[in-house]
Amino acid sequence: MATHTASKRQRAAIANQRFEQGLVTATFGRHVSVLCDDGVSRLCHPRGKKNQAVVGDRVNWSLSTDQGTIESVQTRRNLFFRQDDMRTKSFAANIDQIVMFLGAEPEFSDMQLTRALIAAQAERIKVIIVLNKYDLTDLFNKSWKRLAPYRDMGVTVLPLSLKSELGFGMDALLPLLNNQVSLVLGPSGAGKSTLINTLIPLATIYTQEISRALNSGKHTTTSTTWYWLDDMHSGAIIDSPGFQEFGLHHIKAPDLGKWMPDIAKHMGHCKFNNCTHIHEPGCPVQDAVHSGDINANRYRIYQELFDFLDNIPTYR
Ligand SMILES: Nc1nc2c(ncn2[C@@H]2O[C@H](COP(=O)(O)OP(=O)(O)OP(=O)(O)O)[C@@H](O)[C@H]2O)c(=O)[nH]1
Ligand SMILES: [Mg+2]
Ligand SMILES: [Zn+2]
Repeated sequence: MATHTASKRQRAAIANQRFEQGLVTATFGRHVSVLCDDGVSRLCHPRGKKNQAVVGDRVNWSLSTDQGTIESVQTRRNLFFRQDDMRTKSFAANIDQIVMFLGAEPEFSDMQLTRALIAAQAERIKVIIVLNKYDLTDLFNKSWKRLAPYRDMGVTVLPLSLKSELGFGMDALLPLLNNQVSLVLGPSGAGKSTLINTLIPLATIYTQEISRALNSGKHTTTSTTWYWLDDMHSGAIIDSPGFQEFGLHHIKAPDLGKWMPDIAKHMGHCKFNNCTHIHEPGCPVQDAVHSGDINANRYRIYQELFDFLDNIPTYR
């Protein structure tokens, strides 16, 4: 009986223990860098598997012999992640917006861009698109045209050049970053780290010439990292490693249209309640495709994704 009372008391003591708090600013495998509320950054490791924190998380931590131990991750406002075949890759938590950062080169994939936008919509996270490398005129113009359907569905699309001395396009971008926590996301070689170097001169991020021979970027950034925009901490920008494939295994096929604003706009008056908007009669979505209101390429992506998501085996 005495033992029982003692362990109960012990448990109560643990529950009442006041842990320190902090913000996760970088992740390196299972280790994370925590900017603690005393202003010191400490390398912490999670206690157990459950406490896997991501950049942007607020955590409770305790001092352990070497560094810090993460005791728990505080409730998240949102979590932006991709779901590949076998694993979940979390980018960041508690963000205000995603800056989809593309470059005139390497050529971006409409499919991967659309997938990332769908994941953001599903988490109800605002997105802006930036097309960098305005100085590469011909390639830029080609890519800019390809972004027309995204502009038409209401996404802000900004041109940018980080190469030109004045930083063409920065005037329009900067006010959108102010007082926001922005995750910079996009393919490798688009210029994400260059943007952060430009904004935060103290951030010594390693940027490297991309491999032109392969027309694909080198994955120079390997970990996701949080940078304050200024000393007042009035906003932050998060650099992330370039991605090639954006898995959407967590999205259900019947929900897909809901997360694509140009498709969603025409939904709701289909003849069949469970319309897939692919082969049923009396479907305003298909009518809009035929009349050109829905971009043919975007619809092709919808069909391809629907087919893929509808055929994911459920035993997983
Ligand atoms: N021409 C041109 N090149 C640029 C511009 N901005 C960045 N670059 C170049 O693009 C290359 C890739 O830039 P990074 O900033 O490393 O690209 P990243 O998106 O961080 O790439 P990952 O870390 O691999 O995801 C570098 O050689 C930059 O100098 C631009 O506006 N114009
Ligand atoms: Mg980078
Ligand atoms: Zn329909």
